[in-house]
Amino acid sequence: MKIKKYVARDFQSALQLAKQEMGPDAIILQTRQVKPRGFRGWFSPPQVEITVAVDDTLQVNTDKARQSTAKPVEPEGAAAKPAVMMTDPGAELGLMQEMQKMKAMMSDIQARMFEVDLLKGMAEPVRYFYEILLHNNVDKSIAQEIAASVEARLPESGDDRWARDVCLRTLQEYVQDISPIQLETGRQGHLVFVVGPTGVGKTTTIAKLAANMTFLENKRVALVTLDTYRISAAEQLRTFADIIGIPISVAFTPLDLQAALEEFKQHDIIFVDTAGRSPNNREHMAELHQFVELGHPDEIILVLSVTTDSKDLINVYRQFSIIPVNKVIFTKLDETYRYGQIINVLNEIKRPLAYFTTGQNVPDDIEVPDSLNIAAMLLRGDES
Ligand SMILES: Nc1nc2c(ncn2[C@@H]2O[C@H](COP(=O)(O)OP(=O)(O)O)[C@@H](O)[C@H]2O)c(=O)[nH]1
Ligand SMILES: [Mg+2]
Repeated sequence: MKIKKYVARDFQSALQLAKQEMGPDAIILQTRQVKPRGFRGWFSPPQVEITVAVDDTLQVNTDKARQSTAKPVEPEGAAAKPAVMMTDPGAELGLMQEMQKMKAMMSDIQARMFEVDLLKGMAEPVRYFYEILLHNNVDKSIAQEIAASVEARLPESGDDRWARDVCLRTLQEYVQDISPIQLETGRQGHLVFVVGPTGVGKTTTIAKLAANMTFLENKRVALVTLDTYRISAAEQLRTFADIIGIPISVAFTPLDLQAALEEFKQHDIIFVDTAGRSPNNREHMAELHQFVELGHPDEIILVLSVTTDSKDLINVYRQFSIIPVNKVIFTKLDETYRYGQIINVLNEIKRPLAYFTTGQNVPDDIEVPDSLNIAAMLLRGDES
């Protein structure tokens, strides 16, 4: 089996090394960050290790796998001890587990073969960008869809720059729905609920938005917090409100919220900060639902951290979608360099993107996303 690992300072260099040695048909099986070994490793930046295979060896591999997985259902084996197989529940369970494993293995092999075929058909630059997308955590199915679409749009004589450009445009289409908060002139009491799991940055994000709207846009902003589970949480928002110089109200019950909304109805915008309890907590979700029913918010924004895995993020969205979430904010873009989660989640939940946050500084570290920028972030091949 021709599988080899390459280590280099960044993804592009590792890929180049691999392609030089293994040829253009080399396929990346795995990418990870590694530290150089030993004492020197303490002072060196992390490196990238890629595991590479050549497709014809994968074919051999599949044949081998087919032979070995065929064993448990060999007719001789079954015929030799039929009574044991059927009467011993342990053995039956074992056989079923074995079959399950086999099935999973076969579908894995099928997916690999499909990928190998797909890769073979791709123009070299398209394959290169496909690999970068995977490296950046873009789901395989989305990356394949994008690669196929780029392939179809690429002119015959297209060079690397053409391919990059077409790839950027194609990616851009996946992240086009961008919709920051927009206030209607002359209308007051625009109500925004900010929801999401604990620690993702809801309170900090509200502080950033409130400060910017107050100082840069000259809006009248008020805050309400429903986060009454921890004293420190309400205090955190109160401190921000005091610094900005805007009013804040703490609502323990839906009636408190009603009173606060009445009090702040002359303000241009009211942000409602919510408790970041686990979305698994049904009681908490039911309570949040009550506040939402009563408040009739103009927008409910779900805050998600890009440091979380895509599947977990989609799960969070599902759990929160008992209330009508209509936008998302991604936080902590400064804490990772792989942004595939953004496209994976948006492609699944089909909700517009409102903001990105890029650090802990209030009010600076927040921005309105730009689709071409996101596309470029997803095509970046190194960690710098
Ligand atoms: N690195 C980084 N940290 C952030 C960002 N946004 C918020 N944080 C930090 O994440 C932590 C939790 O934030 P907080 O607003 O209290 O989260 P909440 O529980 O959702 O309200 C705090 O230490 C924030 O400073 C961001 O964009 N980048
Ligand atoms: Mg909070």
